[in-house]
Amino acid sequence: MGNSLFKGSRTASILCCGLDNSGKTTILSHLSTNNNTNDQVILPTPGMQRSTFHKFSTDWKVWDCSGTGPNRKLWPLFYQYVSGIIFVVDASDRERISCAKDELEAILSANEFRKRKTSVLILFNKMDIEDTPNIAELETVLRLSQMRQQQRNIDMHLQACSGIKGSGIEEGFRWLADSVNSVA
Ligand SMILES: Nc1nc2c(ncn2[C@@H]2O[C@H](COP(=O)(O)OP(=O)(O)O)[C@@H](O)[C@H]2O)c(=O)[nH]1
Ligand SMILES: [Mg+2]
Repeated sequence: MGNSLFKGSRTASILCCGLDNSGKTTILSHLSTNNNTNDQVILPTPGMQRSTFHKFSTDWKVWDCSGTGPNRKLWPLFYQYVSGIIFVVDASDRERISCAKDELEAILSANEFRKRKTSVLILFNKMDIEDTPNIAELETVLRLSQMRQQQRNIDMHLQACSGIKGSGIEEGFRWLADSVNSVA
């Protein structure tokens, strides 16, 4: 029986990753400060930091990992400890979209996620910026339908959002809360 029947007892241990500057810390601050991010200065994340908050009847423990080149090597150290992954893409950064694709592909094809069910929320961030590609285009560029076929154990959800405006974030996290707490 899944935990989702027991409201209040749900937990979610999550790795939040994605290239540097994609908006990970901004998105997490939106939730951990109850949308009150207006006066906050978000600094680049050194290595990693843990964000904990209670939302959607779920206790969240989210590892916010730096996405600069050398720090990406740390992401796999968390795989065995998490039930879900949030991968944040700066949808407006056309120059680095193929780098984001490579990093996401490396995560999705990790052995750890072949063994057990894992929830993966892909947040297409910065949708407030003009001329940002739409979800369908991003899905193609990131080869997500191929990835879905290859990795049957991954429960994947795509969500457009804006960390600055706060749109789309709650929808994405609601899906993730249900997915990590559903029956495998
Ligand atoms: N326009 C826009 N800028 C954003 C958005 N989310 C984050 N940013 C900006 O992107 C920069 C990097 O954000 P940060 O949260 O530090 O990214 P991280 O390195 O992935 O943690 C900051 O200047 C943020 O203000 C968004 O949705 N829209
Ligand atoms: Mg950060």
